[in-house]
Amino acid sequence: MDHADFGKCRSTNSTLNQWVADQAALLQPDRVFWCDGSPAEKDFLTEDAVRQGVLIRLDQKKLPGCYYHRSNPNDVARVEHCTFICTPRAEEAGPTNNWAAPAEMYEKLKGLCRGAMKGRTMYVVPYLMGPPGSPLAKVGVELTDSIYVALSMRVMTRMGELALRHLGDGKDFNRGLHTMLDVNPERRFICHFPQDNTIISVGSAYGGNVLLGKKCLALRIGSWLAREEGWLAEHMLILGVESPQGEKTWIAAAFPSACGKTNFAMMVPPAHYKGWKIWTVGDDIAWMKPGKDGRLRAINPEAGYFGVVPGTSLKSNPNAVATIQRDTIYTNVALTPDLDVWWEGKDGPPPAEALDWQGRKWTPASPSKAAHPNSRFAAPMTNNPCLAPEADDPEGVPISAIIFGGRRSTTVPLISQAFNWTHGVYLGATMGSEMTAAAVGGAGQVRRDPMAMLPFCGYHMGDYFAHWLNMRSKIERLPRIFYVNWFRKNAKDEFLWPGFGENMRILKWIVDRCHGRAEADETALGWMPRLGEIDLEGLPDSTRERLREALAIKAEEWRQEVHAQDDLFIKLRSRLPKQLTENRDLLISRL
Ligand code: OXD
Ligand code: MN
Repeated sequence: MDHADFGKCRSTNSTLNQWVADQAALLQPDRVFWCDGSPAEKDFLTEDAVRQGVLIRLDQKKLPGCYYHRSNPNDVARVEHCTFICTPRAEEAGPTNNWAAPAEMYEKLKGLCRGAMKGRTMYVVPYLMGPPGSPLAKVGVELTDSIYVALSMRVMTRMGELALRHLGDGKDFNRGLHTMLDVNPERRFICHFPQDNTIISVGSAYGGNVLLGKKCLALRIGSWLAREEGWLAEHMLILGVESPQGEKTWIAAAFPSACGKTNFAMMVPPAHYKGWKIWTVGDDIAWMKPGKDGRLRAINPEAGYFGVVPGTSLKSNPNAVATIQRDTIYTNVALTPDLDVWWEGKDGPPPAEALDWQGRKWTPASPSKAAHPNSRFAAPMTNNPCLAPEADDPEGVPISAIIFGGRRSTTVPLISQAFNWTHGVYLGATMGSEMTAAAVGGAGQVRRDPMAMLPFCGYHMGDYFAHWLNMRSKIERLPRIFYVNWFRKNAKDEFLWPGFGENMRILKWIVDRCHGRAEADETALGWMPRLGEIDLEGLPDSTRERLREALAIKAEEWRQEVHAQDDLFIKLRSRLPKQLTENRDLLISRL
């Protein structure tokens, strides 16, 4: 096909067309390219990206449809300090967000955007978040001057004509504008205008800052819309547990970054769990709304996985390994001379030589890492061998359990169950996770990350908790809420629980609790399994003692924990629902 066959505007939506024209007048691109999402267009754009050097074609025999990209070394992660919620009043954004006045921020961004796309193409990327026809689905349109973003959005969302059809003549779509500018951290702003359903992201080309459907729309703007419209936009994976009898139980789970969310979402049960199967609906985001049947119905708004690559192996996540063999864009991993990719923790020996994520020569003797610790894959969810067929169900899946969890080497037991919804909200609200060595702030320090939403909640976190509490009266059949910690250690610094696929054993208890089949003891922290209730078959004998330790409640640790939780509560006090402080007081008295 000819060059001229691609990029034509086929939208007849006058609101959309006018908005695109207005933005083009400001940004002054040489060309406006409307993405239709077709396979032919993908080939055309991919060729173009290879020609420009934005993508490197990997060995197509080994990795069909896979490409390699390096980002600017100054631009490799989400930038929370440059991320703003722009609401009329600072109080609406709350103390856990950066705030700017909308008029001032629009003015500043306009200045940066004026003429910013001169000499570039502006891609118009219409996309749908959620299964077509879903009452929960939302349309966004992202304008971007990055061909890498246009191609990645194609993987991560349902992109193109389909989104335009969903929108029809409507005016209700998220307006997203992205320009890389000169990829300068000094001019990097990720700004959200929830009242206008608008996102403007400038100065970055890294996924989390620029794939606007993901963190920006699905979580920050999404959480705002969810409160207005009576649903939940959450940083949660969604999975299904199928028993040998064919019973499917759907679970949503929130964990902060670096707690193995993608691994959990794609888990393979241990060998002796014959007939049990885990199905993935999503690995990062859940939109959940009470359904006509009175249950909380969840969809994954995304269509792909944007996962951390290092550590991905047959042991940690065999389904992810299978998923990223085809049609995957790799960013900031290492590139081998035979056009394969490599990363720390990949199966097999390291290559004798490679180019690292910055394009520098690397050998196993090099002191630095070959792949950036936050290097990523973008892969279509349809590649996942355990993708749930229900992932495309417009009604979503009915959630029976919600799991909260963090990385804690002490204090928090392996598993407990909240007494009720309000107690569960308290557990989610007080979640904390230890930062890993790579993060600023120092290893081992606990950062409070309520419901894993600290960097993603688009409004005051106190109001967010109130919204969660209010949902109780909107859901007839409330999911049970659980709290897990896979990372507790003993005095010898050894993990007490084997983790990975063995987490199936804990999931089984959760499923049984949802169906009223497992026994539990009432403790100060909630309902906890009796020792014999967790299946340990096939594990070493020492596991039983370790499990006892993993479930132990140490009153002194909890006194410190409750004290530490107060920092967040004090910060949010002007809007903190009293039910949460009541729950804290109840916990203290139980302890
Ligand atoms: C992500 C994150 O990239 O949570 O999903 O940081
Ligand atoms: Mn995430």
